[in-house]
Amino acid sequence: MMNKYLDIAPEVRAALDAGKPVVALESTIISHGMPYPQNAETALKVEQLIREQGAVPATCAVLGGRLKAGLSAEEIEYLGKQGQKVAKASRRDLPVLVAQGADGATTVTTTMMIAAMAGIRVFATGGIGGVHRGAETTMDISADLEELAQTPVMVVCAGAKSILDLGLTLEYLETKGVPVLGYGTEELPAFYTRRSGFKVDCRVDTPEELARIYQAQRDMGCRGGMLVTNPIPEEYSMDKAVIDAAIEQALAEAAAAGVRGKQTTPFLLAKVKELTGGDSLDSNIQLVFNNARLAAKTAAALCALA
Ligand code: PSU
Ligand code: MN
Repeated sequence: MMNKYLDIAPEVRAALDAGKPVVALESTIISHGMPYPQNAETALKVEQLIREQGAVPATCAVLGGRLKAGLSAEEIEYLGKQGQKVAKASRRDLPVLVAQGADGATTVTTTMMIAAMAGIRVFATGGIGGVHRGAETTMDISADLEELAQTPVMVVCAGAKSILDLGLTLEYLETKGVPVLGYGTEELPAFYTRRSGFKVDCRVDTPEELARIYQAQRDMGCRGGMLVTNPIPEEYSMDKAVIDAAIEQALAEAAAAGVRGKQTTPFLLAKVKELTGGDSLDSNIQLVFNNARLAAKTAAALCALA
């Protein structure tokens, strides 16, 4: 049954009906992840890269209380300009935003939800939320991990930033039964850098293999999705010492300012960006492009299986 609150863009609907590849994209990365105008420019370029691979992009958001799978260029520009004024919408926020007819930028969690409602199987982003450092006392664990455990969408990311406890994040995903796949690597990438010192479950080397793993999960009736971790291209990766120092300082400033709840991740991301200047923004943009291309190829491989 079609969700009464969901609007699927005509181009996305046509592709889904024709069995053509579609890739979902999130919008918190636009509103909270990058400054204007780079955020809107990057979002539009990501859509273009997906089209160049023969797939259709579906950037997701909540606009005027409607769940959107697929945005116009004007809507992307609007979210970019609004920036942090738009609500960051996680699972718990959707009922409120819909009932109030409000706007929201979708996180990994809510983008997975909208993708699943629309019938989109593959989603590309930058980094996911996870278990925060110190979670043994704060209990700050991203809803993204619960969503991966219950919603059948493949999320292609560049690993997670070490603002998180990467070891605990992997333990949590293991407990929840979420496959963590390394694209061309045995090691979990750490967003800005290709290595983290932690092993993924399994190395996968082709989009076709990713598609077969996703299909097997569906054929067995397993719940939940999976995480594909795709290392940042070597030429754009950052110096580990520079990033680690920025992250330590950002964590100290967050603690001193008493930041908590949904503000934590945007606060840390903004601080790290501020401390590392334009370098980290460039790297961030390039890794999203890289993930978009892999997601589009995998979506095409999935369509070819059927
Ligand atoms: N991590 C990043 N970049 C991001 C996010 C996380 O490196 O943009 C965003 C994503 O939208 C992610 C959300 O789903 O933050 C997680 O927020 P929280 O930790 O509050 O669950
Ligand atoms: Mn949190």
